[in-house]
Amino acid sequence: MITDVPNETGPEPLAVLIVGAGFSGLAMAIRCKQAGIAPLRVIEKADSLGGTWHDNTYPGAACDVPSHLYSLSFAPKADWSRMYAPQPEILAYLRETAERHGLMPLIRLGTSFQGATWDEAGGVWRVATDRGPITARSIVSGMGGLHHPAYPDLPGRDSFAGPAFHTATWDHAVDLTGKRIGVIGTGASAIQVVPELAKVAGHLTLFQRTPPWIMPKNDHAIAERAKTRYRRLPLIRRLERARLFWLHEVRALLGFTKVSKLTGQAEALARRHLAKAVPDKALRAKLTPNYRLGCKRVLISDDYYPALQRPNVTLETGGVARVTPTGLVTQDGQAHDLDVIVYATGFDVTATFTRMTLVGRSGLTLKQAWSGGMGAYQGITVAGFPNYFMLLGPNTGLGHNSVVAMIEVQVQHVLDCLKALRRGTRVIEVRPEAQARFLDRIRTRLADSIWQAGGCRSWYLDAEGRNATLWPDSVMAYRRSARRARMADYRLG
Ligand code: N01
Repeated sequence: MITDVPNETGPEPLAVLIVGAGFSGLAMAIRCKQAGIAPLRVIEKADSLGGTWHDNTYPGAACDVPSHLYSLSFAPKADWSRMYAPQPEILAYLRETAERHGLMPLIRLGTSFQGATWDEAGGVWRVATDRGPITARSIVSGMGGLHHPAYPDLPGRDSFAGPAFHTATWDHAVDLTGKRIGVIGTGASAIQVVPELAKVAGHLTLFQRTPPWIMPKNDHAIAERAKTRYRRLPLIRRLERARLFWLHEVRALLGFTKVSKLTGQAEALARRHLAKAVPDKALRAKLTPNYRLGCKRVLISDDYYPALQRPNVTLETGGVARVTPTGLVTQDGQAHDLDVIVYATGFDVTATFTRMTLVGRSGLTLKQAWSGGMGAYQGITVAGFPNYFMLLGPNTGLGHNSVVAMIEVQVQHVLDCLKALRRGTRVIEVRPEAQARFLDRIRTRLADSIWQAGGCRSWYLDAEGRNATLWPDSVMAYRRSARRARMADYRLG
């Protein structure tokens, strides 16, 4: 294991340090390598690469975006097994992609980014990791926002005597067969794990606070014939990817980001899906959302509603009041005895940035820069933090299409900046006025968005109700806005 990257690359600082070996960090590393940007290193806190797809190994984990779309355009895979690939296949894809592009020697696993300080005189970042210091001319954060598990603040949470774990930190050593399992949460992770747990549990109790809107998934295996065709005729595969892209993109273009007539039509579709799947009126009432579709992530599933109707499954809507050594107690005072508790309670999206110390120009910390809320120019750069770039930074998440498409736009933007640095520029920093203009534009669009006006509370909004997570428009609009780094918006020095 390497402890000190600069020793390895000589006295010269790294040209780029990429933090995180998930989808975005790997995409950035491939494109940097292709552009001849060196020396380059990727650090990853986990003991293996893959990011989200390394962490989330819960039963039933899969992608809810079609595989041919949820992959890198410059690292195609012709033989995806299913319309929506399962987690092990996506993880294997990322590993193969890293190997095929010769990234493995550049990746330092088990190395956690702790923070960095801008050295004005040296024009470099002094990076602290748990395995020693690193000096780099620029940093690209590929840390994403969905990796710090969020636990509900329930009294007695640590008192439970049995195994209790989060969907993102699954304990595979626990045998769940015949057990009384309690699952808290009904988001994207929960609707995937519940059908699998229901198959093996003695009894499963699902604790729901808010019912999600669910559309049919129509998942299916991809026929061998189609795989052969995609392999032999890459154009056909590209056309399939384009078809899927526009199918999803059209949701944004048709007003998926705002409450509109189409919201009502989509809700009618989802209600029909629910009515068809759940004949029992009382259960259906519990599963019917009371906010507008799109306000929270719209989920897709064919097996969640059937799972809830199994004889060994109960849906509890009373709200969890506290945890005891033997289970959970709901607000109505009822005790639910359990052997295992599964927290499908999502992620702390701000923790990625608040837990590290990033000190930019003149001692300004990122925490101070964001005291009024997170925000970055194109979601990528922040004034006061030269040569620092974020992938999947603020306001670049998506509710309607593949986030990989957003990553690819950002990678191109960062590459433009890194190329400028290679041409003799020492420092590249976004102009505060360009950042302010961009954030004004976003805030105006977000003001009447479905996430603000849809009558729900979601992880998209921060404690003050601001949305610093989602891009409020189409991917094409983001592509137009961010794909090329406009040098007039940057100060080069
Ligand atoms: O987390 P979530 P997730 N008592 O925050 C509930 C991505 N993803 O891990 O809705 C009871 O969506 C909370 O209830 P409420 C995707 O971007 C992608 O499921 O706040 N319940 C909610 O139901 C997704 O959006 C894939 O009222 C409590 C749940 O916990 C993101 O990850 C697959 C509670 C949390 O849902 C996060 O999804 C999976 C309490 N005290 C995830 N506290 C793909 O397929 C919280 N909850 C690509």
